[in-house]
Amino acid sequence: MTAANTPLGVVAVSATPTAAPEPLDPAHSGPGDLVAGPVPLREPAAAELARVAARAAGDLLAPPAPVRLGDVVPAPERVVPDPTADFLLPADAAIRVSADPAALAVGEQLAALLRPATGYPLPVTDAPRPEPAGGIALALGDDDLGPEGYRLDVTAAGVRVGAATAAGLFHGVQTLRQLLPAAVESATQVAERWVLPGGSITDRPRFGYRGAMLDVARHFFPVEDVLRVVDHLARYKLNHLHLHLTDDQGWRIAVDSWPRLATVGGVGEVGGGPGGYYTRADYRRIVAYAAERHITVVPEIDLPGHTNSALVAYPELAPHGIAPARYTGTEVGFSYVDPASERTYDFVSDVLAEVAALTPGPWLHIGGDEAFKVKGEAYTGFVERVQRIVAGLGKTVVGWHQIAPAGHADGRVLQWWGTNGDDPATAEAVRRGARLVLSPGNHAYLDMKYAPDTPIGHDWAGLIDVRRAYDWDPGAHLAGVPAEAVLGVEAPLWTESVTSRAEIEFMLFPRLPACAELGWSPRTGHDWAGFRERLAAQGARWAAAGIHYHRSVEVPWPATPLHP
Ligand code: TNX
Repeated sequence: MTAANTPLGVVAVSATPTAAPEPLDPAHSGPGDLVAGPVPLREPAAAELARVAARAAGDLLAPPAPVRLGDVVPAPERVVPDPTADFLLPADAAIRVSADPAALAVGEQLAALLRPATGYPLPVTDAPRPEPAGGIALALGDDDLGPEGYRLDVTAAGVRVGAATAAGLFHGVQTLRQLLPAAVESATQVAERWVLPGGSITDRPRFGYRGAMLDVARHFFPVEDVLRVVDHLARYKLNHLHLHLTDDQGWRIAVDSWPRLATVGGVGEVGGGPGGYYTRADYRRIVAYAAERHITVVPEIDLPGHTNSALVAYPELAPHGIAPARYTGTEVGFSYVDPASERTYDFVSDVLAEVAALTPGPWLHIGGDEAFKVKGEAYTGFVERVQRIVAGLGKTVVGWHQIAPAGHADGRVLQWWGTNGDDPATAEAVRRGARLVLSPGNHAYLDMKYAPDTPIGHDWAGLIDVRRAYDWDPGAHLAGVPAEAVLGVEAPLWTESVTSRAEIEFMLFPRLPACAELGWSPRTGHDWAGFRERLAAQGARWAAAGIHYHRSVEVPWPATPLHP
């Protein structure tokens, strides 16, 4: 096990803006301790002196907010600090929100985030024009910020978040959360000064589609693990969760009209574990939990390849009608449903209709990758027919970029996972009207190893440490594809080698926030030097929240988190 794979304890540190916090001696320091002064203090005795001085100064000389206003991931569009306007959240603060059920829900979510660590009651009330009044206001009606933008003002009178939509308020709340000391992530009460840095942030996303993918087929993950991934997405303002629900090793979603898909096809996973599947109720729970966090679920039924588990369940779909053996390995490209059989289209229509009915979002992902045994017109003909089925269900089709040669379908979206930034077939599909989600394998793939010694993961698309995950521009990545054709970005996590929640987190953190920043922040705000500093400060938050992460050598993390 690496250090990052070890369960981490709660750490609560207050950093000066300019110096990384000192390693705190657990015998002598508490969560509210300060490491202050322009010169980093290195001796325990000096730290003790600083504490005594800070205590003596008390409220007369209030220390600055431990977080700077711009220290947010993803970087906000515009930040105007006002160091004279820091705000200390009082124990009797209230959260006042617009009189709107969706805004009230965001208010309750904010309260639920802040109550455990602060121990404050934080009552949530509504008003036609909510004002901070010494607490926090979440106001709808700031209509100039688009469907996901928000404005956040911290003054001595409190915090006000304004937005046009509940999604905007929700994103503003994620920023607010990062402006509080890292200890706010603790699940138990911490003695801390809950200070926010003064000033204003105006923020909105660069791209409308910002996502991550979880492969629940190669290894199956319980609903609770998926919900936790949703929480991770929400933290970084991602708004799509793509679930890779079916593959050779397992079929993970119940389908009433073809029940053996789940009950038989859901058995097993890579390496021979038990596998499993989501009932309709499970899937609805994931969709609803995501929706409460303004995240749209994109279900993928991978076709016509990657279908061994379906063929095990229904041999009639297999070429020659012969059931294959269950598959628990990691090869790709050997299985397919027969594109020449009408029964295949009954299956596809029934499955997609049920998945569409369970999914409120506009997208249905049909896979289309690595169908090595379905070539040429057999492949394009199959994809075109499935695209028509999806359109007939009122959904918009998404497919891996291999579907590019198939005819255009209204609004269709290709998900680019190549590694060389130049693909004439994809560029041509874009000229015919397709839009793109960018998941370049050599930058966005979360299943690649960070370094040669990373204990899990692949390296076929290269090693991807944080800088490589961050240093590319989704707006100019693919030759012949204009920025206007790019819907956004997605970071996929394939799970051939990922077997647990801890391993999911180890691969997500810290690369997921890198991809999130590419999707959200303006191009002009991309800056590796600044990003790695802001990212480093997130480490203490992950530690406090019990999130496993990889302590990449490229990031100047503060001292190793301590167990309390
Ligand atoms: C390629 S990327 C695949 C997946 C594998 C992945 C492993 C794509 C659309 N297909 O089937 O899991 O590589 O990195």
